[in-house]
Amino acid sequence: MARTLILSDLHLGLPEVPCGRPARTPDSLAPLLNNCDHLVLNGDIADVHNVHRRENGMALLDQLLGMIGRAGILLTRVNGNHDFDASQKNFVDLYGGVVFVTHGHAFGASMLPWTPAHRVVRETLRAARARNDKTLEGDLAAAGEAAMAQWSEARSHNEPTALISIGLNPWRVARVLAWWRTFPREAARYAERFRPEAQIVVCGHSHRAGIWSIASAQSAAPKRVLNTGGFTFPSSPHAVVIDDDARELLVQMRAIRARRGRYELAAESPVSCWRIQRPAASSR
Ligand SMILES: [Mn+2]
Repeated sequence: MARTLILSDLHLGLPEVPCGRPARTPDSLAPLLNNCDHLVLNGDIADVHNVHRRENGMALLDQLLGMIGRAGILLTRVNGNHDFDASQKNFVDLYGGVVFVTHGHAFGASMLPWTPAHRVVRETLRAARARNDKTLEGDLAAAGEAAMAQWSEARSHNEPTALISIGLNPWRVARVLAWWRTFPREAARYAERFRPEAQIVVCGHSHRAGIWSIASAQSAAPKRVLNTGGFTFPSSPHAVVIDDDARELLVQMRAIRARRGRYELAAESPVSCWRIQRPAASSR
C-alpha cells in the first residue's frame, strides 16, 4: 500500500503569530511525513515573491525540500499564488483523474477579494483569460500571471500579517466571509468544467479547511471538495491522505494538530473517510 499526502498553505517566511503553535520549520513538520511515499505540496508553501519574506521563506523551503529528498519521498510541487513559477506544475491529476489537485486561486473571477491588490489582480486575470486558450493549462497560466500582478503592487509587500490586516478592518472581514461561502461552489464548478471525471477536488488557498459535497450538473455523483486550510493562524491546517492498494483508494481528510512543539496528523475520523474503487490501469 502506498500513501500520498497532500498539504498546502505553509506560507514559510511569513512571520509567526504568537498563538501557541509551533514555528513552521522542517523539524516541526517532519512527523507529518511519517509513512508517506508521495507528498504533494499544493501551493503557497513559501512566500517567495514578497520582498520581506523571500529570504527566510526560501531558506526554510530549501531545508524542507532537502528533508523530503533525504527521506526518499516522491515530491510533486504545485504552484500557489504566493509561490507561482511558470516552469512548475499548476495542477496534478491523481489516480487516472479521480482526484484533481490544484491550489485554488484560479477558481473564481477574483483570487484575493480582501486585499489592496484586489483590483489589479482581478483585471490582470480577466485580460489574461481572454488571451489564453480555454483549457485547464491556459486558465491556470492566466491565473499565474494574475497572481504575479499582486507582487508588482508595492502595497502587497508591506501588508502586515493577514490576521491583523483583516481583523482590523470590518470591510475585509465581510469580504472574506462572503468569499468563504462561495469558494467551495466555485471549486466544484471549476472541476466540472475542466475535470468532469474527477470525484474529489483537493485545494487550499482560502485558508478555510473543510469538506463540501456539491451536486454535479453532469453526473449523478457529487463533487467532493476537500480544502486543506492553512498553517498560519487563525486557519486550521489539514491534510488529505490517500492510501491505495490494488483495488481501492482510501481517501481521508485529517486534521493536523500540534503536540510537543511539532505538527502531526490527528486521529482518523470515519466521517471524513471515503473508499473509491481504484480505476483500472491508473497510476499515482
Ligand atoms: Mn493562495
